[in-house]
Amino acid sequence: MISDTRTEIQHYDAVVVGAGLAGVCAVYQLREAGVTVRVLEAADGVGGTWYHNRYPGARCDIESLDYSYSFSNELQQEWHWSERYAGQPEILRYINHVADRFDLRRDIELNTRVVEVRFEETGQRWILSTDTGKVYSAKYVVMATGVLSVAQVPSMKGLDDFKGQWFHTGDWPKDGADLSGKRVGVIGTGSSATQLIPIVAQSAKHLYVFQRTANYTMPAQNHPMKPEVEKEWKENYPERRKFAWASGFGHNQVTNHLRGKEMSREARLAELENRWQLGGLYMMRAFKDILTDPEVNEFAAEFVRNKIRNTVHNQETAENLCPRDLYIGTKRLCSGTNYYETFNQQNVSLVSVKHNPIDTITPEGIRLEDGAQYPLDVLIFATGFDAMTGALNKINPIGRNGRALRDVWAEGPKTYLGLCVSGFPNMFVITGPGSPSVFSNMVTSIEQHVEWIVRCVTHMKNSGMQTVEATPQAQEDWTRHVTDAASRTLYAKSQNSWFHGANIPGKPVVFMPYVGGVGNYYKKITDIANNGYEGFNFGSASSGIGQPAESRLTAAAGHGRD
Ligand code: FAD
Ligand code: N01
Repeated sequence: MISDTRTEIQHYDAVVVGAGLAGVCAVYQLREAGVTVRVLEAADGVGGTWYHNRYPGARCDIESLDYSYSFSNELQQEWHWSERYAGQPEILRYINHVADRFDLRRDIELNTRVVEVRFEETGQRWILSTDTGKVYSAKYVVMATGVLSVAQVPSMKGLDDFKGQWFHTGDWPKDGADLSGKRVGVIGTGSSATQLIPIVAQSAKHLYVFQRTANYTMPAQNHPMKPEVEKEWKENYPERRKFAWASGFGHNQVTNHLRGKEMSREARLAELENRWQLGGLYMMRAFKDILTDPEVNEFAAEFVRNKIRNTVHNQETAENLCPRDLYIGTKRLCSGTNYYETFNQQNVSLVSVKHNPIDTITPEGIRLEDGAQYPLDVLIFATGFDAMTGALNKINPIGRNGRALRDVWAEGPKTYLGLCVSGFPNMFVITGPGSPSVFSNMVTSIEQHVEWIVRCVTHMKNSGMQTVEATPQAQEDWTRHVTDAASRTLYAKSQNSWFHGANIPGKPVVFMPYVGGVGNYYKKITDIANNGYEGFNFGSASSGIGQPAESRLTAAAGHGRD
């Protein structure tokens, strides 16, 4: 770092915004590559998702042995996960351990929110302003701001007058919230809600669950870590990581390569039961065509509905909990413990707000459109996030020619490979729109992106290049490819989800993640780098003029496996 005392600008090779799993990985790898780096994080601790989402019951839906860094064999050998799916406190401890173990904190500045990011054409560098007043200049800016990091509280009449306490799952108080003996309302029935509800129901006086769209919740089948499983993983970590990186979703998943169409009814049912017992996201790999064939998808959906009917005693409640207008898997499957069972408790009520929406938050609780009142002491918004683009749009980086990202993305995000945006040289996005991101074990996707970025930065250092920038054509081609990949699946038909941005009023409805598979994607970005960074222009320090990479974006994605 070089400090410029006249302007009080601190200069680095790279500034990383955000210190979640992505930012922590990036600072480690960039430092290893000899790059001077500073991480700026708004919160007063590292951890990102696992710092902010402290709601009771928060845990991962990818097995922890998989949902963890692969970059250090020592780390993966010495860390012990206590459960198959670790809870939020344990994951947060893990990220803090990584920060300490690799002495990363000296390069991380907490309590520092980046409020402006601007590309300075003359110096060909990024200038970052923060809410502390400090200003940073960097050749590279790495956006590790998270794709589920901007909590979304829907605008609801009367919230300011509510006399009780209210919380959002994604911004849970650090000291926790005492819900015991209270009348609690939860709005939402997505992944956060389905984890939270069974825990809150254990101590609340009464719990009202306000459900607009019923979701598919799989039993997580969580349990304490089995020593023999841990031993096997630790003995075979290199192979297991390799498998995950080449797989469809970025983890060690058991896949049925048969199409549901080709299987008998009995064989399909047996496979679905097997998946139900395996738990969590395993259901998504029950049949090769589960996400492409509506009839096969409906067969799996009806299997889950029957599970709900067999679990929930009150048949009206059971029917209300059965998802109907949603293909299974086209919203991230929820993975919970005792979710449906919880509705058999006397102190739990399901309130359907699909046809009778919430009208007002009154000082005492919630009033629906038909006038029904629900008195509450505590209101919990499990209402999700401004996903994929929220954190980036909030910063609204200003690229070449003064163009703001929000304007460039006014009709939906466009990226090249989900990593770069044309007109924003040397700005890298980790797990951005147009990459597998939320469609994957995100630690795998994060590590793949960080590897690619570090390689690109090293390439530029070695070849004396000042800027790298996606060409408009490569970006158009990739964005079309992302849309085409989704259009071949049922995702394109289920537009009412945050994958499309449909949960945020006014947000363009565009399918954002890349569904072509983690393995295919990794092969693609690696091939592009191997072939001289197809689709990118490089600029030298003296000329500042973009030079085309050796060849253009060519073939479609390669072949991953899982
Ligand atoms: P984040 O963890 O979101 O970190 C981004 C950081 O950037 C935050 O700390 C934020 O404060 C900071 N930041 C943002 N804007 C600014 C700014 N302007 N200035 C400074 N700092 C800023 N994925 C899975 O694959 N498996 C799971 O099991 C799983 N479970 C999840 C459970 C929950 C409750 C949620 C919400 C998400 C889950 N995810 C899961 C997705 C999860 O977000 C990723 O797995 C991963 O943690 C993302 O890491 P990240 O570092 O990219 O982003
Ligand atoms: O958010 P969501 P989330 N009135 O957007 C409802 C990851 N994650 O925080 O569907 C009434 O999924 C909304 O209803 P509808 C994971 O990737 C993982 O639960 O819009 N209801 C929906 O039910 C996940 O997908 C884990 O009709 C309103 C809910 O709120 C992502 O984060 C755990 C409403 C929002 O669901 C987001 O999950 C947690 C309104 N005005 C999160 N507005 C794991 O298990 C919204 N809703 C790993």
